[in-house]
Amino acid sequence: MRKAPTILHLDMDAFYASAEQASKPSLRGKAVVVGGLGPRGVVATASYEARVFGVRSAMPMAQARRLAPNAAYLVPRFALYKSVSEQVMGLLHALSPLVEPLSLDEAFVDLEAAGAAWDRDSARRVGERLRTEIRAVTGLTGSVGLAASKMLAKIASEEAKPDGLVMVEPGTERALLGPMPVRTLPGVGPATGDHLRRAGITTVDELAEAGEDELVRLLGKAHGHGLYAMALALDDRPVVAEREAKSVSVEDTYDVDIHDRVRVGTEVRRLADRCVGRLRAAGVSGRTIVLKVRRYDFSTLTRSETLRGPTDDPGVVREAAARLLEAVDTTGGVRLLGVGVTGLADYTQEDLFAQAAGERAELEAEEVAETPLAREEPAQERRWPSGHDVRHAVFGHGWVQGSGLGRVTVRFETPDSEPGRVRTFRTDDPELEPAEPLPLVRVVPSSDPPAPSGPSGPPGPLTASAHRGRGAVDGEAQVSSEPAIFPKSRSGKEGGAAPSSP
Ligand code: TTP
Ligand code: MG
Ligand code: MG
Repeated sequence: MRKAPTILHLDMDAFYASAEQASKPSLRGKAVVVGGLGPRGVVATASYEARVFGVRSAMPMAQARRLAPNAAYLVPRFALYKSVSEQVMGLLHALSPLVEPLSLDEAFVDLEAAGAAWDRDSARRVGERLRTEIRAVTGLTGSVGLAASKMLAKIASEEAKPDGLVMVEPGTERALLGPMPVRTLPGVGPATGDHLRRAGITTVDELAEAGEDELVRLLGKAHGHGLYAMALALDDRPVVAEREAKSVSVEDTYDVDIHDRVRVGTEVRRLADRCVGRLRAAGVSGRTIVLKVRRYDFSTLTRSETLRGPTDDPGVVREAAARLLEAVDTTGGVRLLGVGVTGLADYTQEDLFAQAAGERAELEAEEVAETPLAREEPAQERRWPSGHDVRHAVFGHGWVQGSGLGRVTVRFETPDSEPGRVRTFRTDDPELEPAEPLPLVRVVPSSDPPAPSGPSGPPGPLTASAHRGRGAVDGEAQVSSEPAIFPKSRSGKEGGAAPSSP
């Protein structure tokens, strides 16, 4: 393991909710809940103000509404979050070629890779500067953890929340980890956590005390061995740049072609289990299950299925592989079979949430089929989803505050306006149309003087409006006085050059 705390982990604070607050001045400092608003919706995230009431990610929306009846409830705007994420990832790439994104709002960076940092002080400086740049470029806050390993860097950023930086001094890792719950460790999902608890193991110290043999007995060889090392704070996993294929797969070639369909099924199941063993040993989980089949005539095909969220559950991988196999013709015989998992992410509690959301989605699908009435609300939600952008021919840019009974209420405000006024329209008002999100931080082309900021009311020239996505814009958006909505991140180096945040 390295000696200096030069692995950085960044995680944005209350990401979706903060992006909503940055974009909607009237919601700053308020309880905001983002998620599915349909009858079976789940909370994606909540602002820190809403967390005070106990609202949490993955909670059923109905429960959130009971806990925080006065919060603003918004439907996610993924295009916006993705654009902000690209800006953040751009800043990270300016630090090092070794950036490993874990999700939209989170990544590891190896600061030693390009000499951005080499010891405590340089690492801390880079971390602080990064936080300043993120704030300037996106208007949002992110928390940074610095440590000599990925595991500790991630734990540190969690400790740093919100809006902070924590460095784990090399040598202090075990003392820090010891009292923490086993679920803190990568590789301990809900199922493993339960399993360990039944064996009387709840803290990392207890895990270490149990000893390697006991853990192997409890969890199997690869997993037990890996977890024991983590409990001792031994984590050598490198930061892996996203370019490098992130997948784990296993395959077997057979001396004699397999003709028996049942035997093919058994082999696929066995491969799925082996693949999961590898996943767990690597402390990762993945979303896409891949089946590879080479037939008697050497024709090879792969089939894949993407789940709602990452998994390392042998049952889930087995079932997906079996489903994929069903669609493959194996008459004539099979020479090779393989099972892989791609779309890897480090273990996080998100696994649990994703899985829970997946289960709910299935339920939802069934219920919609049975009760046609349930369809109505989501449909309406889609037309004027709460929180989504609109443009009115006279009043300009705003967002849907609510809709129902043929009316839609819009608040007219933009990221750099004052909190705006609310007006109600008929849902079929021809002057009202859906719009694209505005950038959270106004981009002022360096040559132009800042445009006057039009508070509420009909917005002035800076309402860049309906520009689809960010795509084509490369680097400088200085071409026109109408700023691109989401310019590709400016180079991290000129940090602070961006206009002030809210
Ligand atoms: P997180 O980083 O886990 O959470 P967060 O950024 O909202 O809050 P924190 O300050 O604690 O980091 O997740 C990032 C985003 O991913 C989150 O804003 C919304 C989305 N998300 C879901 O959609 N479902 C989930 O279950 C979780 C955990 C997150
Ligand atoms: Mg976050
Ligand atoms: Mg995150």
